[in-house]
Parts: sequence; C-alpha cells; structure tokens
Amino acid sequence: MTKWVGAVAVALTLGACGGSGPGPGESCSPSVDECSGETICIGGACEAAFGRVYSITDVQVSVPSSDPVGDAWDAFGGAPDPFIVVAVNGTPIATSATRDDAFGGTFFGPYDATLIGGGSLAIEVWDEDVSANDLMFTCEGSPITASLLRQRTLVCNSGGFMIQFQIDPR
Ligand SMILES: [Ca+2]
Ligand SMILES: [Ca+2]
Repeated sequence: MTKWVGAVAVALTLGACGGSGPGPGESCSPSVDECSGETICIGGACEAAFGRVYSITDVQVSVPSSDPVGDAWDAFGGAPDPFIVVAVNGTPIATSATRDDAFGGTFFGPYDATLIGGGSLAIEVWDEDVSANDLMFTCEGSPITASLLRQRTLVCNSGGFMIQFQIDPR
C-alpha cells in the first residue's frame, strides 16, 4: 500500500513574524501565541515548550474516494474503515476506535503526548481491513517545533487527504 507522508502545514494564523516575541517567563496570550524560541504560552507566560505533555483533540480526517492507485479502499468498491494512530518519536502511543465505512470523520481524543525537543509527532490514518490494515497516510512534524506547537491548530493537506487537529499544552 502506498504510504503518503505529508509535512505539517502551518495554518496562516500568526501575526507578523520577524520581530522578537516575548521570551521565557515573559507575558503572552495563548490565542495569538507570539512566544519565541523553544517556548509556548501557558497560563499567560512563555514557558519551555518541550519536556511537557500535550493534549491532541478534535482530529478531523478526510480521505479521497479511492486509493492513490485509483482503486476502492475496500473490496467490491467499499468505503474505508479509518482509525488513527498517534506516534511520538516513531513509537505509537495511542490508537483510536474505528469508524466503519467512512471517508473521514472526527476523532475527538484527547490523546496525550509527551514531546521533547528535536522529537517527532505523527498522526497516521489507517484503514482497518479483514486481513492486514492499510496505512492510508501520515501527517508528521519531524521535528515537531515550538513554532508549530504555538499554532495550536495544525493541518496536513495533500492529494485529497486532510488532517486537522488541535494540540494544546496541558
Ligand atoms: Ca481497505
Ligand atoms: Ca469498509
């Protein structure tokens, strides 16, 4: 099965970049997080972004009506049966329930992930099959950076595949 790997695309929600935002311990707003470096806005102050737990919620998935080769996802023209796997640094840490016969849906979570500097975060979308499950696509930040985490909402979108999810420091 073809594995499509997309980069995490940054949603265009940050204000003007290039200035130096607040640094460690300085005040900030999580709604427009302009913390700088490896910090993220938590409780009104810029805190270390890594070595902490993030909660992933509201994972919205959609997949195209056929696989990358143009075939139906399931035998006899059937729709896929998607579930997601959250992986940190290449290790699966959470698996969702499966949605039967659906070209997408929302996986609410929360899925908790402890992120480290230079580490990776991936959300894989699988099609549950009778024999072997098919990996449909992967949305990955490798590395997952503080600037991505400050967005709070991350999106991968390519070739008819889409994942959008919320990620917040706990
Ligand atoms: Ca299938
Ligand atoms: Ca099916």
